[in-house]
Amino acid sequence: MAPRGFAIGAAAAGGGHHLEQDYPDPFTFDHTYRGVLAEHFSSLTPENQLKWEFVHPERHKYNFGPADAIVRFAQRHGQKVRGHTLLWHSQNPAWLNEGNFSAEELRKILKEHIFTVVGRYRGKIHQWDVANEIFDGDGNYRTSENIWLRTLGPGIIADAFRWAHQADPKAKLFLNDFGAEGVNARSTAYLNLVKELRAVGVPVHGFGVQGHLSLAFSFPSDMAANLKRFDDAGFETAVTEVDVRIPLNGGTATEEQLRTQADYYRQAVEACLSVRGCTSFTVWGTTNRYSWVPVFFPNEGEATIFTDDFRPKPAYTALQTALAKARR
Ligand code: 9MR
Repeated sequence: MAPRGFAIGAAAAGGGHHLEQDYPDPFTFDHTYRGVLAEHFSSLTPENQLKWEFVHPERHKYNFGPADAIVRFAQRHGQKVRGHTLLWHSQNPAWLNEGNFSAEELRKILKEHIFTVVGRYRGKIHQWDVANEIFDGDGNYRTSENIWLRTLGPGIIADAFRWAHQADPKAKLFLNDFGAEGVNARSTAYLNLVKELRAVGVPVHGFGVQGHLSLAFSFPSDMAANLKRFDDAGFETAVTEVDVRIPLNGGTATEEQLRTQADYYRQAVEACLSVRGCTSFTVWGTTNRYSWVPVFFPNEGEATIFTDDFRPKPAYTALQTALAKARR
């Protein structure tokens, strides 16, 4: 249903919270799930398999097997891959967090990591979230939480983009964050940053809004306006991690909640479709069974577009309808 060139993506489940659940690695072992990924999606994002703690578990050891498998699967099914992520405050390995490295050593470690990981997937990963979640809700750098910003200062962001570009000159390089869907302090900080970076020749191509939404909050109705201001400034955009949490308080979602949820998904994809440079819409999980939401928000859930047994929910149909209507 998607217009030509518009990718519909999904996170490929594995690592992260999945490691503590009572099921085996979903992407590797659940054949029904793999079938759903192959059938309904034209882009995949490794949910955790390219994060530092997973791909770089020891200082001199990389673990590429799981990400390689996702990339191979994507190639077999004609899908694109988004790379996530190279510089983040979270999910870093203990050897890095507790290593007491000097600024000079950390810079070298980051540079090597970026050249190794981006270089390995050169020509195979078309878009990278180079830096993830670097601003707080007030639009200030997350300096105390983020080891790179804390030790090296915000100038390291520009270097990360330069290194990623050298490692794969064709890859599109993005910043990415949650709570930045609408026009607010955080998204404005990103808009200013991408402009500043470009002004000094840093290869930054776009901004991804994650889209972790909840029925407990109203839909960010200025999402299209926000994406458009990046578009107007000449940057690409993407919607990278959509899910819509439903407050459940121990019960299951009502029909009305599922309809409202469908409407949030519709509005989110329409916001992206309304902007020329927004060329992908990725959902963060397909089925509630594998979603991070119930694990992190015990009173919320059913945030995905398929039921536990992979039947399409109203949200799925709403996306389909919106895509079929799209004029691009
Ligand atoms: O879905 C991911 C989950 O498996 C991990 O346990 C979690 C740890 O922080 O990260 C989740 O993915 C996050 C993504 O990488 C960045 N944006 C927010 C996502 C949901 O927390």
